[in-house]
Amino acid sequence: MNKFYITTPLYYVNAEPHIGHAYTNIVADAFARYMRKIIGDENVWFLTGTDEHGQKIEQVARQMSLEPNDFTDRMVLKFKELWEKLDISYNDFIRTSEIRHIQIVEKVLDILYRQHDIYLSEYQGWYCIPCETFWTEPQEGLVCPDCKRPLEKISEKNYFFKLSKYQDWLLGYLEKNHTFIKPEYRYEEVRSFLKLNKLNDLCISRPKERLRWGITLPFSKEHVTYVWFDALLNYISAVGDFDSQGKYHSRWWPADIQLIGKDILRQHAIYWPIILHALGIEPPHCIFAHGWWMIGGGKMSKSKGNIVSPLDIGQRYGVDALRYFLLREVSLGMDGNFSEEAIVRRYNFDLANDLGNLVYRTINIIERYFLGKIPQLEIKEEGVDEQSRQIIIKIESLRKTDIMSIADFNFSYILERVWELINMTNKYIEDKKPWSMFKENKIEDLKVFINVLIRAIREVAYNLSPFMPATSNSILEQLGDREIKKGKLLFPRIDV
Ligand code: ME8
Repeated sequence: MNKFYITTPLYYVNAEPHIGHAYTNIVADAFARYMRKIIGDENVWFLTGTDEHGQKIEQVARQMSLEPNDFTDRMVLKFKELWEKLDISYNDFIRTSEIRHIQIVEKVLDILYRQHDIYLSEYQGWYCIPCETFWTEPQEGLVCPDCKRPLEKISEKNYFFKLSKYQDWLLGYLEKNHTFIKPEYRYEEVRSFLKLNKLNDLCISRPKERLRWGITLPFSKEHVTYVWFDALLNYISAVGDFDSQGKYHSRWWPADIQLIGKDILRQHAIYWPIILHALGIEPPHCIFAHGWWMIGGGKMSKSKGNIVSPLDIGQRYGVDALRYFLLREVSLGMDGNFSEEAIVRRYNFDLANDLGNLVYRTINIIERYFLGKIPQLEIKEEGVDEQSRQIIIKIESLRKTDIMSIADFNFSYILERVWELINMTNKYIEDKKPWSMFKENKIEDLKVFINVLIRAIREVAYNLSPFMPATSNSILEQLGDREIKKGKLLFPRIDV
């Protein structure tokens, strides 16, 4: 692999980001950092950003007596601030209100319209006048799902994209590309949906009488682009452009992983590859849909009002503890239950007892017996006792397995493997009893022991760097090359 391009969804800016949004960006960040270690910083591109058009955002802005663009300018700062706090190492942040994006959306619309993949037709739906919301699917009892008041049936002229024309192509594509959608059960879900249902064409416009905050269609000044059609295109607008022949060029496309939550699978696994195919552009290599963070049995979401602020959690337990918890607690794809008790448990057991303690004890040993200077020694697997040899073997095996697991997107598993080494090494200290070695004046043995110990901890720090970058740095700094620099305790225990 000579380049790696990873994307996250573009989040709506109608409300502040919560743990769910933080999760997607932390997972993507871990991926990006991981790949940078393997193929180099310059070959990795990590894109995130904000989805700013559409009715929801226009409404919230108006409620606050703001122009939509003033409102989104404010909200974007909250996202950027959070990503900075959470150590999200994105390379680019795209806003759908930016000119570079709007120009590409216009070019795409123009190309598709000229090749007759977009046509004008009548559009029917149910409208909630008080909420000013349009519902296209027939709603139960014909009442508004939000406010429960009766809906009115209305019809209007709109533009449609010919999704249906490409259904067979997509099904064929899926048959040939089993890893296009991950995890596998999501792939099966999309495939059987396509087999059992006939796709409707996608309505891609909204009349300006109803919605003004959007990208005007190049072929109709009376309409703006439907927010989903606009937003999906960010993944290509951020990294390339069309030439005068309408051919798309990019150093990064196709994306290697497009990370999303399972809530937006249909848009990414059906609309998106079809739009790209119609444009003569290759689909991304993989759409990965992760599960949901639940709270008290329901999905954490702004509409339910049960959200937890990642800033608060980060402040209370530390950013790396939050990152660790989210990445370790569930394997990517599954839903997870979010609770502070669960965080505290992981914190006290895995971080304070296991990892923090290992680093703390090691530093104290070097401080006490070697006045803080790390004894320099070349150790070989053959020349050491069995327990030391097992640790060296484990260190080497970590290098190999984690490359395999990243291909399966299993961070939780990678972290488990790192913790095996941490636990082995803690046991190593207990079994070897450096205090007795010192008392018995076995200085050479003590030197070997410390070198194995340091090698194990460096390996732990190296492996943790994509997941807990600040902790990894702090461990390496405290250990130093030749001399330890005792820093603050990594994870002081939390009393419950
Ligand atoms: O859907 N658990 O934006 P959005 C896990 N703008 N992840 C969650 C989550 C939860 N409880 N809640 C949200 C949109 N997410 C569109 C996307 S892309 C071109 C346009 C995460 O602000 C998850 O990644 O509603 C989900 O897919 C995304 O936030 C939805 O963000």
